Amino acid sequence: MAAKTALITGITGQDGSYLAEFLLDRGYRVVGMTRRTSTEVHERIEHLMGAIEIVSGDLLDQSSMTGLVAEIRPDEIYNLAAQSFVPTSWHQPVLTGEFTALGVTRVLESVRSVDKKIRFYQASSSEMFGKVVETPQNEKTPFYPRSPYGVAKVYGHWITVNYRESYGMYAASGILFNHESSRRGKEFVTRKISDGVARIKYGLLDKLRLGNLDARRDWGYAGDYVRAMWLMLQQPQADDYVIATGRTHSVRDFCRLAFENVGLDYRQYVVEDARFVRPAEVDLLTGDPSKARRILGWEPETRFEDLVEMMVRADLDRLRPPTRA
Ligand code: NAP
Ligand code: G4F
Repeated sequence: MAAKTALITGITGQDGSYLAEFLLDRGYRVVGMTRRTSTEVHERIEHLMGAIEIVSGDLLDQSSMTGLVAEIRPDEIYNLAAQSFVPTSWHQPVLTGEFTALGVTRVLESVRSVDKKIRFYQASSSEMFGKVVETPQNEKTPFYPRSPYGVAKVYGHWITVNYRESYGMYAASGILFNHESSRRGKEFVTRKISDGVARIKYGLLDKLRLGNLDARRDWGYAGDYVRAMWLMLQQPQADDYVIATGRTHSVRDFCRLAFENVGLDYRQYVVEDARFVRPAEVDLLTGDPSKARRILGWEPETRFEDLVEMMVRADLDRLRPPTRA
């Protein structure tokens, strides 16, 4: 059988890089879409250049999306591209809507006009649950988004469901809870902490300034979560799935463990700083992944404690000062 082709939007991001590795291991032809920038630095996929194909396109531009889909004729499209940082969505709410909400419709329209048999994955988010109305959250829990980002993701989720129901397209929405790794952007809290711990350990930083330490998240490992994306597109019928660990921890818990990994007490280094507190907070997220376990056979393999250690160790290695000969 000929190798399948996957088109990944957002291949330069955390999830795009892990998903590309995962699909290459399964013999896929992997095509990644990147937007035009004046400097071509794609550090998360540097090691994959040569194994993947890179094409140019933008979620803001319908003709580039349709042209790519027509030219590549993928079997599967993973729509991971988005403005994904929640605080930025208050500063750039319109752009966030263009990328994160309408961008989904542009990709779906490309599929609809080129070949409705292409399988489509949408990167939906637990941020859609926002001010949660029940705990744990499952596929039927009503949404109550708390940021322009969350609102945009609700649109992306429902337009995916709508194209499935309106046109019979194979369109699946993965409602993924927070997932992290050493490739996580440094502005997100877990990576900000692991990077901060390493800098403090090496004397490069005195204090780590954070916002709300009491916020709780269901944190998993990105490498485990891309497997769930793929599994969703291998089912006889498209559907929506919550992907989570079912365990929740506070930002304070993450700090305590991360500092303990280097023998330090976080209370001596972490400073609460109002600049990082959000206009509206998502206080608590806990996912119920039982549908994914039952139908996809998916389980998270990485424990929270191992994730924290892995991230701290990676930043210690990256920032380690050179030893004198
Ligand atoms: P990320 O690291 O921020 O990556 C986002 C990707 O989107 C980057 O490759 C970025 O390209 C690309 N992008 C942004 N705007 C674009 C545009 N207009 N046209 C084309 N590409 C564009 O995000 P991630 O953590 O990998 O997350 C992947 C997806 O899952 C996102 O949709 C995110 O919202 C969603 N999600 C993430 C989590 C999580 O915990 N990580 C949880 C739930 C859902 P550049 O490199 O050019 O900026
Ligand atoms: O790491 P965060 O910025 O992630 P957040 O807002 O939960 O969003 C991430 O996960 C979503 C899935 O639920 C994705 F859809 C989204 O794209 C993104 O990947 O913040 C986590 C928590 C928040 O409650 C925040 O208020 O950490 C709290 N926090 C406390 N101090 C901080 C900080 N967050 C950041 N970024 N920086 C701080 O200094």
